[in-house]
Amino acid sequence: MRVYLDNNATTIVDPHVKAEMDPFFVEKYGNPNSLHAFAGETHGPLKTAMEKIYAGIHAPKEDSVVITSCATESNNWVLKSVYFEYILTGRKNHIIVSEVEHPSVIATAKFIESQGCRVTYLPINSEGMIDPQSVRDNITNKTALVSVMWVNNETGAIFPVQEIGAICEEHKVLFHTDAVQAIGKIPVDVQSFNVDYLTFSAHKFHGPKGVGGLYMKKGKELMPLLHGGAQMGGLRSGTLNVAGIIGMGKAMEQAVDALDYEMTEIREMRDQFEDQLLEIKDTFVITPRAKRTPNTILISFRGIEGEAMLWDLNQAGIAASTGSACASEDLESNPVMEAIGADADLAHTAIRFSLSRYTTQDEMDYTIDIVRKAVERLRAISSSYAYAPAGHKSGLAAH
Ligand code: 7TS
Repeated sequence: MRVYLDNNATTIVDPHVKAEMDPFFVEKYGNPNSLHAFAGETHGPLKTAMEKIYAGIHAPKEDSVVITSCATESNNWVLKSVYFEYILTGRKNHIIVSEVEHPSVIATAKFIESQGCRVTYLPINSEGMIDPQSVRDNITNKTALVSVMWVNNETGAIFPVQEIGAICEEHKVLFHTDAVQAIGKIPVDVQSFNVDYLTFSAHKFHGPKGVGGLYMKKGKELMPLLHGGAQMGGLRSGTLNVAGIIGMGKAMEQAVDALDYEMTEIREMRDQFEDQLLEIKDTFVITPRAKRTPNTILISFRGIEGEAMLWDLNQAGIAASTGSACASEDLESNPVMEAIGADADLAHTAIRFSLSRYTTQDEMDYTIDIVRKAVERLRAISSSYAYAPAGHKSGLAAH
């Protein structure tokens, strides 16, 4: 059996999405910016796709949704643009990000820090959550931007972006949220709270890879990151990824349609699976379920290296993760586990299971069986497990 439980890394492209994209490779391949019938064939479908994307996040017509190549680009764009417009010009000197942002935010923050910007990295608490008060405490009259993700990709923790947005509005500070792991998991409505910029990426919600977006509120448009042929209203040049945009539109529409299923059926499947995992001795989950998206579990098995567990799972056809795939080439411990101050042993034992609307009960039943066998095998040969009983070093409650 092959079981895919790494949906926070990427998802299967929904066949309906692929079907909508298919005509735009060989049959309808005109450059939408050209002045002939080949180009004209793309205009209607592109417009429909953009309408679906706007509708999916409740963006008003007057705001901008700019298509990018991925969330990494959208995140880079926000921070670099703020650097050029506010920091380099001396108007402001400071930004705030959480310490558990995706590397596309953290590495960009470090880059602009190396160029002279002051950066505050907000800590998370022992539940893996951000305290909005910490945002208020760190804002100064020189703060240009706060960038805090909506949902953490490792734990699934839903951060209090509504409260953070309100604090930013009060202090007239720009607010960006990386909503990559929120779309299709929880309702996303840019009109329901104060947010200036919002990042998303199609391949996280059953769309194609290589296409994402950045929402920008009217009047808060950023300087272009890519200068050139004036596509996307001059905000992001480059010939449009026609098939990609059409695919993302369909995927967004389906993500919204499937939201109820995700929040009920998938949540129930996840909860049952998690209950079964927690029956295994010396297992730890940081973020309470009620504060998480319905599809994610980050769990530690004391005494078992995450990579060893992944190996056993992979041998049985199961795909999970020890953390962000972006960092999987180096054997670093999980960044969230480090941020909550887990001891070194435990920080290396975290495994992320992330479900999707394609996940089935049979797959979960098979997986729990394999996990139990893997735990037994790996603890029997673990040198650290015998010396580290029941969570006494980490201060985390054992389940
Ligand atoms: N932001 C978040 C919150 C993410 O989870 C990811 C990918 C990205 C940005 C980057 O998206 P992309 O469109 O540039 O690919 N996260 C992960 C992950 O958790 N495991 O692999 C990739």
